[in-house]
Amino acid sequence: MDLNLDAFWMPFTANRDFKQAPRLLSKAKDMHYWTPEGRQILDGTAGLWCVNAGHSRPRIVEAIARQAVEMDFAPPFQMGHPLAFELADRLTRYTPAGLNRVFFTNSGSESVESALKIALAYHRLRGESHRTRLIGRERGYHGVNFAGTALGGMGPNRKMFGSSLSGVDHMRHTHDLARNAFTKGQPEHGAELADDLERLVALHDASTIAAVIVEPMAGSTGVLLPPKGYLQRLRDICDKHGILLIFDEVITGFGRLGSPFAAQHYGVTPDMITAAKGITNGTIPMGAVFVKQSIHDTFMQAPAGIELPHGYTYSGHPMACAAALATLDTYDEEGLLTRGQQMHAKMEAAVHSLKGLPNVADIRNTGLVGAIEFAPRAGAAPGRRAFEVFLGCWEEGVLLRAAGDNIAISPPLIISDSQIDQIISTLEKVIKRVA
Ligand code: PXG
Repeated sequence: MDLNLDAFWMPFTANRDFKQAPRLLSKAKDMHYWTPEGRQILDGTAGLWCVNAGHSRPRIVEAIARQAVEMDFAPPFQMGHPLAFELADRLTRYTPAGLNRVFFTNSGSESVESALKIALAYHRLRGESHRTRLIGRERGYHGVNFAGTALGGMGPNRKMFGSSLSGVDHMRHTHDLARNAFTKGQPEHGAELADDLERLVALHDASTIAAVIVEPMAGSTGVLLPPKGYLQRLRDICDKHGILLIFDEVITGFGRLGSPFAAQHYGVTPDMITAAKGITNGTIPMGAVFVKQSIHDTFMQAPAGIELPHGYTYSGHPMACAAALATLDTYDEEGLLTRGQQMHAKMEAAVHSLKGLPNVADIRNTGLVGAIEFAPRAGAAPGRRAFEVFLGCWEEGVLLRAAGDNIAISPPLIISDSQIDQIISTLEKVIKRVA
């Protein structure tokens, strides 16, 4: 292919390595990608955790095409268009009870920044403007904007960008190989790690803390499930101290675990949920913050005028709204937001069958998510072995994702049993080869 690769500075990519040996995708349908040479690739990552209904689904494609003709754009500030209201209303049928106000963004990163700004403004409106501190967690990922970078807990993503945001602290992460390795589903041990929030409360005083943000299941750091009881304990501690709890569900939202949101899956309701990705099946960029009505209503009691001086040119973009509505139709028609429950046992047995292969240090799973953690390769850069497994699978026609020392499996929710078997047999072959 005659393509000049120089100009495009690729995101989160080893540009020089990639441009030596490019991996290009140029066509997609349902569970598959194709390379420009016509090689078929099974999508084991739902794009990047976002194509939950599979690729190029007709209903969604048609809705986008129709909307492009009907109205390409409408200004979202001091103006509105019907689809944005229709979509917001529709979305509240899927969110946990009480989280029935919707602020639109264009990505997960923007959802995170928006939720944190709403938290700060909410406390200020209630006369608690001293609550400015934000708490994240080690091994968290909350996108790449300044607050998300500061609150995230992945060293390499933070170190190049200065202090990024002050007044931020982190709880300990919950990954505990010594006690929980090879657990099927939620780990037994670690609920007490939620008490680490009490340590930060003692250090900073609750009156200075606005919000805590966590992924209910951490995705980017390699699928870290919450220990049994952990999220409830976090909820209780936040309630005790008047701290808002935000679940970052950019990955877990829209069916990944077998419920519309992880909040429902784990039976713990946060004050806000950040979402993106699966909201439009990855077709058109869109994100959302789902907000408790009581938080929203606090803003509506402020003096008349613009209640929240925040928003994006593309908040509630008509094309994204059309795509999202058609995506929800597709999810509903095919029962995809709960399919993870039916597929859980198959997925669990499949990924755990890899136990005992060389250098496999842990296996984790829930719903239609799996992760295999590898022992790091001695003397090599961290994550090297997992990256070699990723490359090997790509050569064998299966797209997976390397995340540090882990391979994450997060296929579209339409995956069949035999396609799960294909992922596992490919992994088995490649893990033995890479050893
Ligand atoms: N929060 C969470 C929990 C995420 O997983 C974001 C925020 C940021 O979303 P945007 O749309 O701004 O990228 C994410 C993104 C991976 C991977 O390999 C995961 C993400 C992005 C890229 C790679 O696990 N999640």
